[in-house]
Amino acid sequence: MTKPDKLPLVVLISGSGSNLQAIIDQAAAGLAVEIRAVVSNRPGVRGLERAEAAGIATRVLDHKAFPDRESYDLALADLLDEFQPQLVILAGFMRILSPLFIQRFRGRMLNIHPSLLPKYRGLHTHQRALDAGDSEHGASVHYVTEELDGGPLILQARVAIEPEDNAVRLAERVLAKEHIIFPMVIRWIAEGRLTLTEGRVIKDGKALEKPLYLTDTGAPEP
Ligand code: NHR
Ligand code: GAR
Repeated sequence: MTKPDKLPLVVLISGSGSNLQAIIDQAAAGLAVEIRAVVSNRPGVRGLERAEAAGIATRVLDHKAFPDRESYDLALADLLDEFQPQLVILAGFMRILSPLFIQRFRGRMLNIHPSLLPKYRGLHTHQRALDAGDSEHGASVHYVTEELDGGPLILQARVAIEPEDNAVRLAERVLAKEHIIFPMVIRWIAEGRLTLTEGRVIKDGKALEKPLYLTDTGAPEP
């Protein structure tokens, strides 16, 4: 029996890299991906140490060294091309990517966002959910398009907001869900069960009419 090839990934990070760690851990447990490189726009972040500890190539491409977004994005796209990823993973990557970059990786790029999209695109999502008095919050995995946090949704997980919550505690509980749903979506892609085709998310041969929730997947929840 020949095993199917592993899905080559590049993971983009800006910080702690706990979502990266969840993917590394799943790969060690048999998820059929090969993380070819981890790229950070910030030097010295914890996620780079996590990658090194796992024997993964790391690169720092500091946006501060570039005069504008376009020149940064061009350098980033060229760097990624060195590794020939079939899938690019934004795992806490904090730089908006220009259309020129998106076009080069269309349909092959995922983001995890800490809100129940389409609510709270952009930054500071936990505080915004608390300030709005919401009863629930969560995280979303979506394909990346030119529209910031607006690409087709795949899988979401809900988190109940508690009366005494603050942004730090809420973020912790959301992160725990992120660590489940991000590797789950990557697994579907690695198994050839999920694609973005003509702008639609196709899972197991059927177009998704709405995003899936973690509770629909039969997976155990912490
Ligand atoms: N790029 C595109 N084109 N589309 C998306 O959906 C993207 C994207 C780049 C990143 C992640 C996103 C998130 O999940 C993401 C999705 C950064 C910012 C931001 O405002 C907003 C959303 C996201 C990532 N960044 C500031 C900027 O000027 C910098 C903030 C900082 O460095 O701390 O790029 O939340
Ligand atoms: C995660 O909560 C992720 O959803 C969020 O940043 C955190 C990164 O954590 N992403 C964004 O806010 C993107 N703008 P991690 O570095 O530990 O994976």
